[in-house]
Amino acid sequence: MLNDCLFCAIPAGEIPSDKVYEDEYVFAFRDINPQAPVHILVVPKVHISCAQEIDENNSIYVAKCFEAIAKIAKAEGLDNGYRIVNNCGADGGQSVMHLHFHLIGGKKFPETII
Ligand code: DGP
Repeated sequence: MLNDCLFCAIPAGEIPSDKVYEDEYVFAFRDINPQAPVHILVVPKVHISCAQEIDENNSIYVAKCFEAIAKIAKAEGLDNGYRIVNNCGADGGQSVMHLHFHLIGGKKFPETII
């Protein structure tokens, strides 16, 4: 856990959230500013600042995030598909420097990414 990291503090229960899933590796909660009917943030329970910091020592947490995403999507009824977004670094539009995956769905997205 990193001091002053919002996405370390939320899984630790120090800041309230609308939790949808938790296991040993992963915490997931609804985004405070949803961009779609379903917008959930899936975060590892260790501090990894961004995708660029993923390595052989922490990639198990990334795998567990994706296992969780599949479970959450099923529980949320996203049977027709969904989008997973990761913003990395300043040019990637990342605003919270703790690795997180946006699970967004409940609407049909265009085939273009941006
Ligand atoms: P990104 O731009 O990829 O770093 O996304 C950060 C997301 O985090 C953004 O969609 C808004 C969300 N967010 C920021 N602060 C909070 C918070 O305190 N609670 C919740 N639930 N979401 C937050």
